Amino acid sequence: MPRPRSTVLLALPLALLVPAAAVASSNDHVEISATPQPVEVVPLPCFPSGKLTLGMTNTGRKPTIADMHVSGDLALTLSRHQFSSYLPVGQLVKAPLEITVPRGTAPANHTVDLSIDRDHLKVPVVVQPVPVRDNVLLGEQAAASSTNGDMKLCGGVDGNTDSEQWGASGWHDATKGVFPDTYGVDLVQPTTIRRIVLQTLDSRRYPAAVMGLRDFDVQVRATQGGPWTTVQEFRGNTTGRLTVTFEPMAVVAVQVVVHDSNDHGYSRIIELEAYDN
Ligand SMILES: [Ca+2]
Repeated sequence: MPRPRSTVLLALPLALLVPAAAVASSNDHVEISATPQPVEVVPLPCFPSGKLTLGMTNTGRKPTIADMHVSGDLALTLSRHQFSSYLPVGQLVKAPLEITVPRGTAPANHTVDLSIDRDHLKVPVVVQPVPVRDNVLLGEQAAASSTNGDMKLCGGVDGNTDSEQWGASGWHDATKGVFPDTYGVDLVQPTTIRRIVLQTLDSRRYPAAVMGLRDFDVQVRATQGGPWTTVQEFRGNTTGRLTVTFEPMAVVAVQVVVHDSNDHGYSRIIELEAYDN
């Protein structure tokens, strides 16, 4: 005599009750990738380095969900320790990983380990020496009154002065139509400078006369927390790249105080530089 249907159902393994369209439960067919290899890291707070793109590709026949575990040597600080995603068949799914090291970290070779279950990919990480820099602000710690969510605080000291790459390499504030805004750089020790170069947004589509800084003061200070000295005031500016020169002085910080922009909206800075020549 056949058993009642309900008993049969209860006796089935749970997996057989999952609808056929559901994701596969195994990660056996997920390929791990990372670019670039090796990834280089410079021990400066705003230097553009240590950026790795993680990837997972489902090489199986069904969609799946995978969890990548991300770990690294103790010397490395990682922006994430896990990358989890739904993976359609055959499609590369990517996520960024930022690797940083403290200032003063000695040049060395390290490793970041990416794993899914028993599969591992070991990515070489090379800590580079701090490069010799003409522009003493390059890669140093930026500071701002606010930073718009789509922008990067470090965008104004990353060495990229190209307004056409504004989205990837510029800064603007988060207080539309409200001024003043400030953007500056803190140095770890007094550094002699005699020239400051400021690049505001000045692209083909968004010329400085339309979207750039209009009224602003360029300031320096000699001691942390000390008073600011204005080295030059600009009013009614319509130029993209501006140079300020003065008698050499030792400073620990440089900043731009923006009172208005040409669209009266945001304060947009592509790059702030300072030189001793
Ligand atoms: Ca930049």
